[in-house]
Amino acid sequence: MGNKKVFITLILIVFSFSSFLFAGEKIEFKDPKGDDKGPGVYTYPTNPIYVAGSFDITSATIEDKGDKIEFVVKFAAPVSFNWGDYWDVHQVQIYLDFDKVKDSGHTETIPGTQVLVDPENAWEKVIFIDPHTVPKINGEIDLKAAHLKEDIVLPSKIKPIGKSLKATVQKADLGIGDDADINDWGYGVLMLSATGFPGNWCVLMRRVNEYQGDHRFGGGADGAGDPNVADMIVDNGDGSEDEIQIQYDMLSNYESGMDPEETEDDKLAVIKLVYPKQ
Ligand SMILES: [Ca+2]
Ligand SMILES: [Ca+2]
Ligand SMILES: [Ca+2]
Repeated sequence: MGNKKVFITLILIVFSFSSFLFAGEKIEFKDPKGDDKGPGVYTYPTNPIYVAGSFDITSATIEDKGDKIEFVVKFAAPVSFNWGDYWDVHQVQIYLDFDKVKDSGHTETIPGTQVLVDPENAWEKVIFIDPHTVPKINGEIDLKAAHLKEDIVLPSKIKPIGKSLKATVQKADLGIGDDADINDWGYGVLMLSATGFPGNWCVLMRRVNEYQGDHRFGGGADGAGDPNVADMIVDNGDGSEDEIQIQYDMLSNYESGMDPEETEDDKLAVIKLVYPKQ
């Protein structure tokens, strides 16, 4: 092999390694079954479209695929296709803490989620996985979450299949370089329910009320302070039984005013993100 050929080969090797330094890295979190009750007391809406287990997260995997990252969230019932633009009932939010620096990033979540993130875990980007069309989602974000818009990232592709949603996210859309290692981030994986007819200040998520209804979760408050989160991954994300109570405690720590359109009186629950074991 001539010197020139060796040189070009070396350049190619260095180039491909620098582009895909962490390609193949994979993280798996688990979540206990049967804790799809938010703070422990939420009940599903009564309409049969909300099949038992639909909002019960069982696992989440994150895999570096080179120029993109694949997120797979699994739950305890198959995804259904009756009325939604792409599927029926799930909305998943995945908050990412890139730098693990206190107060660096957002503590506020997507409007209508009704939780705050611990300042120690402040997030840089959130992956928004919702069954509505991209124009509809963007319209809602422009209207209700314009101040967070540049940090709300829509997947380039979502595949609803079996008991899972698989979302592909371009690294370029996350604003991260080739040196980013998914093992260094924190993750907040939240399960909500999507609706095409959300409250005035809610980005396409279904609300929880005091009493369950045809299309309303029960067990919360008729005011606006209760988390609209059915399930989430907590603590070490290893799926152990103790994580059920940890979630219930985290999501119960809220106070709600009486007015569903008035959020001033509310004290929101504060959640912590999950960090992979190094
Ligand atoms: Ca669960
Ligand atoms: Ca951060
Ligand atoms: Ca959970």
